[in-house]
Amino acid sequence: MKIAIVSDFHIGFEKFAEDAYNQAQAALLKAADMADMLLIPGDIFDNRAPKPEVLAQGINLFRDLSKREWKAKVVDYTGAKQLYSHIPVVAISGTHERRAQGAENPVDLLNLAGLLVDADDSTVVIEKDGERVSVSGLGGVSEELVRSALRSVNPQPIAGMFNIFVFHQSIYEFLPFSSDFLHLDELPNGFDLYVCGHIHNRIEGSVHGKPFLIPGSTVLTQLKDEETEAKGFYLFDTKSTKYEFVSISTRPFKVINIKVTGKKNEDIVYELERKLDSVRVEAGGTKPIVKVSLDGTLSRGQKLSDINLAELAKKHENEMFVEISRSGVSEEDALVSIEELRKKEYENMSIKDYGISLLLESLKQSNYNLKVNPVEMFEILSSDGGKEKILKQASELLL
Ligand SMILES: [Mn+2]
Repeated sequence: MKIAIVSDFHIGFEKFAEDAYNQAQAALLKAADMADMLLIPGDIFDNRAPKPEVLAQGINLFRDLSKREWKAKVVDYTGAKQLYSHIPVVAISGTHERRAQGAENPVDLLNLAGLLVDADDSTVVIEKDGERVSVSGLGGVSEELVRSALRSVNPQPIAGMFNIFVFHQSIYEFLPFSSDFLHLDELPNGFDLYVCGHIHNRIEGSVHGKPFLIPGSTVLTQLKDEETEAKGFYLFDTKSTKYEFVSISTRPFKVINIKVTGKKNEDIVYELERKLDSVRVEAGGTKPIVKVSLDGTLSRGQKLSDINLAELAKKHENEMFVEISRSGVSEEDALVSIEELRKKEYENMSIKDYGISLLLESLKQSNYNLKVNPVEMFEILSSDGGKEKILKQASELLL
């Protein structure tokens, strides 16, 4: 059987809502043309309680798929939910769709409508021409609960068929931030293929000697440098156990790096404008996403805050989406700033308020749209409890 593994559509992702829908549609249609069944490891939606218009987008995408003539059919289901369809479109819920236990998440709704088969904490068997494939799924859970969830679901391969384990979690080998994150060797034994969502760039590895695949997202979300690679899905053949990555066409994404060390502010702006110009010419009418990374050390007395980076980005908003990151820039004056904290001009401001204002200023300068409350983020970053715990809490809030 040919299985298309396509993930993390993030329908309803506000920043690039049109891309999220269009690129999910492109991936699903191409995947359905090439494969006997679709496997979706989570984050179909960007939000656990999508607005009706976003749910409508999800319904539109999957209704068209459910109308196809599929040769493969779901023939067996073991789990806590009910089977409302036999179409070979199997999904689990991701972290973005996670709700309190027992509460319906949007993937449940698509399952209830008979538009896909929800494999959360259950096993689904698909058959085509006498060949059977089992999919055992673990829906996305909070990272500290993943080991107990695995113990309670206890996914097991079934003799005589090709067995897939699908889940949606952080993996320590790729995100070494917390001891809560699962290690690859903790995944259940005996499966022929391991599939994970959650991570938005594609990863190919192996677990217990078998292939491990993360297809990445179909939409750009985090603007990380790794995301300049093509988006798409995996096409896996159970007969040969070989797979290929199939690209889809997406909005172009460019990364511009600018070294600030030894440069004056006006030279930095000039270089940035020149590079943006060449991206515009290259894009030839399409509206690309451009991430500008500034890094290096500013000279004493030089302040990047003297450049209005947000305004610079806004100037180009008709031709491109520009985000400017200055997190790689350090100032020779940093130590002086800490000294300033002790001076009396800050005596009317608590250290905490000053810290929050620095964080807000920094977010504004880098044009970074923090999707969570910055005060909440500051509380986590400044809390006691060790680097690992803080990083884990911060990454949970962000992811
Ligand atoms: Mn995701």
